[in-house]
Amino acid sequence: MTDFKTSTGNGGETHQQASGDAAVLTTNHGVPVSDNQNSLRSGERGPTLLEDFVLREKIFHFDHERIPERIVHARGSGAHGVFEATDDISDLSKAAVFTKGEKTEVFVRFSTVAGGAGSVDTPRDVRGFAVKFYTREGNWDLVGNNIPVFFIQDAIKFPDLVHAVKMEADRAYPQAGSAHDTFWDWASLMPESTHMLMWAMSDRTLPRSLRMMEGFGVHTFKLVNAEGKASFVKFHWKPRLGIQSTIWDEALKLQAADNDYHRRDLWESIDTGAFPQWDLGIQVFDQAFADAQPYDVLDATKLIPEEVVPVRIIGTMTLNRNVDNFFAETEQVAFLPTNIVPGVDFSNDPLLQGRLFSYLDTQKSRLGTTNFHQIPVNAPRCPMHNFQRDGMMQTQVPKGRANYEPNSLAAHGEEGGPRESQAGFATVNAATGPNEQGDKLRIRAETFADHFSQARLFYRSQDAHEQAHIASSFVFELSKVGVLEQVPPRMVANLRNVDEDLAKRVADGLGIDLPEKAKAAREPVDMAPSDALSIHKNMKSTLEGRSVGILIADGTDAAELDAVIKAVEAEKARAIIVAPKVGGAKLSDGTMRKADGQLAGSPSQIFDAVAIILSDAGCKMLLKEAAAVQFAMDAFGHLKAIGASAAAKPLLDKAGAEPDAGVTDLGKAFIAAAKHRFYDREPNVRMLA
Ligand code: HDD
Repeated sequence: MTDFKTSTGNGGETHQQASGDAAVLTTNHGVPVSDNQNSLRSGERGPTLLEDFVLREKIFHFDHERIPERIVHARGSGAHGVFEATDDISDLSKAAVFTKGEKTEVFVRFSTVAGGAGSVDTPRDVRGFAVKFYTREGNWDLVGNNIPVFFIQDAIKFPDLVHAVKMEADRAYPQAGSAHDTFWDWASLMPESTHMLMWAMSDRTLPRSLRMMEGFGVHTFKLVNAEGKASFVKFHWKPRLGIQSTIWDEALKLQAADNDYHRRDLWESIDTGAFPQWDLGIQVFDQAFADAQPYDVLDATKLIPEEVVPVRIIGTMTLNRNVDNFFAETEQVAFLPTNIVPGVDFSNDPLLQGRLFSYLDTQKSRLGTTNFHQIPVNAPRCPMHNFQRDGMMQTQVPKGRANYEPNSLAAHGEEGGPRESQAGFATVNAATGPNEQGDKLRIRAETFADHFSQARLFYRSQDAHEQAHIASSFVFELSKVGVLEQVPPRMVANLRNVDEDLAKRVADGLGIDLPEKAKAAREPVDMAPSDALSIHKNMKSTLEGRSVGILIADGTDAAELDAVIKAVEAEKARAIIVAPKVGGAKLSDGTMRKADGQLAGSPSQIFDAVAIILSDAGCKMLLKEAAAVQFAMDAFGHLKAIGASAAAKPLLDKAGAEPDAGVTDLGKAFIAAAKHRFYDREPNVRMLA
């Protein structure tokens, strides 16, 4: 009989040697396994035996490895961290998590919305921003997005929204994108989605990094202090690295360059100790303020401009630990808007109210058991006691007879179990909003009727480049609408209520006549523009947390290369060397310099700025390499800084990278330029709507 264990080198002995002192391989039930290469057969070439419990268990478990993916937000990346409260807000909230100086463990999961778990990281899409705070008073989940408003006002529309945006029901495409018939059919028939559409068509949905986007709790919530006094609140996450987005052409090309662009970026930052941080901010207001606004604060399609109610920073979150296992943690984490702690409370926002129902169902369906709270990533870090018992996959072993209350077991010397506490969560009992009490009505409040004023506010708060991006996104997306010819004009008819110029640009871009203006449920009003809504007006002049790609080839000047690397690293950015061969290039001083990435697999879209350091001979060689020409062409087209050695000029010329403020030599000017994008360049490189 042939012994594959020895003759192939794949056998148990060889494995043990390779893994040193590794633990002994066992079955799930602890039985040591002697052969993990061959199943048990009846004769050397005979059929496999039913008796082979090792094979059966291994394949059985493998066959059941997958659980249902999330219906939305299926693709995500998670990390552990800590939240530290930095301000005293005890006058507003009694929550322990907000006690000044308190440190609370957190788990965060960022996600795209529409695509499946294996889809790409950089489609035009909203990003989920869900934070689980393991507070000493129980878990608090702030399950938000990177956009402060939502598509719909009432949770009853959520299944329609999700069905419309996900891949179409019969053909199962497109994956992870809204540019298709059914989404725009639905959206053009839902005027209340217009405000969120403005955000979705802006560069907010093209974040450069998960570390460089804002987060929002979206709904109005309540803070409750020790006296039971409630205030309204909206939650904001502000990234320490500033907000930065890519542009559409870059995001498209990133899909080809690196499917895992955001996941990798998050992992590598944490892995290398560049811990991402966000400040938590609150906008606090009262009923009198709410009543005085021209919109309803319970309407999730509305925001409160920061210029009207400033954001007060109350703490900082630092993500400092990658997960040990993606499935066990990032996939199994279960967020519930109903996870709330004393000191915070819900509002009557009808979207939030619907969410309070939905998430519990989802977790049971995804994780298969009502005991999903026992999975380590979901379990509270504080003690947890109640009389809930049994159920599938019960992993705890409650002791004694106390599985009911009231009981008098203690009188008999037995464990009686937990008791209610006055300090426990108590719903705020005050008139806190319109329709707090009243008749049962299947109705939308009249105060929810204005669908366009804030869409206009958003559009008019953007700078000219951002407005051009929004108009162009509408054109791109609506151009992808196929047979439903009525849809683009219907959408443009809605946009006329937002801004006539925007509607005209979109109609022109589509090559259609300007349709009649859609009748608005309520005429929009002009609100004072809010600079806080613009990315460009808030971008940080920094290289921190970013990366510079440095293209080199044989003959590159060693001193010039080292100077650029040093200058980039001094700014807390990463210098990544790209060369035609990953083994590296032979520099001017005769030394070999290893590359971090091979040119063909490291296009310039994965960097924030590029340096091209070539000798005459190196440049001559790269003029014949399309990937090198494309490297410069895309960096220029994506409005990035390009620092180049004098000898690299022919490559820039071939790439059409004309001299401008962002095209510099390799000195200080390059580092200064690399902190910015050159949006003024854009009209020279592409026609925008
Ligand atoms: Fe939701 C997941 C955010 C409205 C129903 N939602 C989910 C996640 C985020 C959000 C970040 C992913 C959590 C994770 O990483 O595991 N959802 C929002 C925001 C909304 C919103 C900011 C509006 C302000 N969602 C919303 C409504 C409903 C749902 C109105 C249903 C009535 N959401 C779900 C869900 C999901 C979910 C189906 C899928 C996976 C999950 O819950 O755990 O229950």
